[in-house]
Amino acid sequence: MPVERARPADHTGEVVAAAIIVDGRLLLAQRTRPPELAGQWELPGGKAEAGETADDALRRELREELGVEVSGGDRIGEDVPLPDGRVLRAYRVELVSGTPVALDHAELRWVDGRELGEIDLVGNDRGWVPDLRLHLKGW
Ligand code: 9L3
Ligand code: MG
Repeated sequence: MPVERARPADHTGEVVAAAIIVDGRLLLAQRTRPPELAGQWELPGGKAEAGETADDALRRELREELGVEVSGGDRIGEDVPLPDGRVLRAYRVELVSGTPVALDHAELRWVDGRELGEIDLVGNDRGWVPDLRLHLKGW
């Protein structure tokens, strides 16, 4: 059997998360994996690949996960250090074309400020709630 050479894991870089807000509601997506996060809701996004800017990563991830084109990218909320050494950052993005579809999530939901406080958000995203609410209605 060929011996697979272990490749060092990439413990650096950014995980991007998108705050898509339309008419005072924020788009949340329900995770399917890993098992400990399945069922919890998040701002959609994922790991930037080598050589990608945050903008590139947001555009690619949202195309893959939601089937939409987005633009923009002002930061929202604080950096969240992840246990693997990466940093998670949220960006406010605008929908340019398409209607979000759950291509990689169990379900999508648009929430107002009150619902954002009641939904089971992934732990990493909870610190952003006060910042996000400033842009939402209904709280
Ligand atoms: N993560 C947390 N909150 C988010 C996103 C998009 C991602 N809003 C965490 C979950 C994973 C890691 O970042 O541990 C990588 O995300 P993904 O590639 O599994 O979406
Ligand atoms: Mg993802």
